[in-house]
Amino acid sequence: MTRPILLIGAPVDSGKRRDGCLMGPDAFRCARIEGALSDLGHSVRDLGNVAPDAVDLPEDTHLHDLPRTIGWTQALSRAASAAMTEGLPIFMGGDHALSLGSVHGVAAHAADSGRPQFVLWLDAHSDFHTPRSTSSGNLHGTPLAYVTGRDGFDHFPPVPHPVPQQNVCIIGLRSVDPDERRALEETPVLCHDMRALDERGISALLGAFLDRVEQAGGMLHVSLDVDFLDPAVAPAVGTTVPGGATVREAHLAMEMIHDSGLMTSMDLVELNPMLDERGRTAQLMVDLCASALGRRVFDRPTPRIL
Ligand code: EXY
Ligand code: MN
Ligand code: MN
Ligand code: MN
Repeated sequence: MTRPILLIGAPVDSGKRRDGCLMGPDAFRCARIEGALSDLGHSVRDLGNVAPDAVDLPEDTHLHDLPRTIGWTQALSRAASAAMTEGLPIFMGGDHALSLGSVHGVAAHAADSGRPQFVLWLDAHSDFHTPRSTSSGNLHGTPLAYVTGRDGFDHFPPVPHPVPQQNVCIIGLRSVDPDERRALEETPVLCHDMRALDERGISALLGAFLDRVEQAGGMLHVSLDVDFLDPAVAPAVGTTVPGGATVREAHLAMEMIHDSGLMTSMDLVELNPMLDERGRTAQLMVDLCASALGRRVFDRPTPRIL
């Protein structure tokens, strides 16, 4: 039996201007995430929603909702470190700013356990801005920079255990800002854009990374952004970019992650139920999560009417 699964609601909506991601955790619950995972034989506990710390800092003129996002980072980092001692946490977002905290916390736990932390970032975007380089001021575009130890995150918790850049793999890229691209080019972060996915297939790209995680005896955090998927199949996200992953490419990635036995924590982020169509994006994200935790392609249940 695998470790117990801990569902952690993270209704973060401070990482960008368009509201709605705060309803994400309840949309995942309505799409029956707990039942989908317990049907696979897992022990599943829903720990309810985390609340952000109160942070006494003036609002920033450039960065949207900075004090609130710092409060979320503090609270979610503690929740992540604590959950890692008990099981496999799944952070139900919430926008991608939640990963400032979730990855910060799991990386601290990995350091305590003496194991290297790896991160798989499935996203149309690289989320590699610093608060200084972002032109939108939206902090959901920054978590990968923060957790890998880039400078410029004043007032955020320090990052004593940055995720080594060579341990990060991004798949699905098709919208990277010039400052992010310049910064990424100076790092060993593995960046696979949609063209690489088209040409080489997700199995080759992901398989090579999973082999590295296994050889290093690493812990693997998977951060799944709704916009990794093509907007035609996953419309409920504020940052759609055409030309994303298909349903089967995403499921194959999840099935490979399951078969590897390497995943130790996961984020489901950027679901904005305000933008959904009859719950289909929430349902797809729950189905992908189930694939990552052992549902096989021929075991798919007959779709429920939501
Ligand atoms: N690079 C753009 C920005 O910084 O505003 C878009 C970021 C979107 C981030 C989404 C969550 O992946
Ligand atoms: Mn906002
Ligand atoms: Mn993202
Ligand atoms: Mn994105």
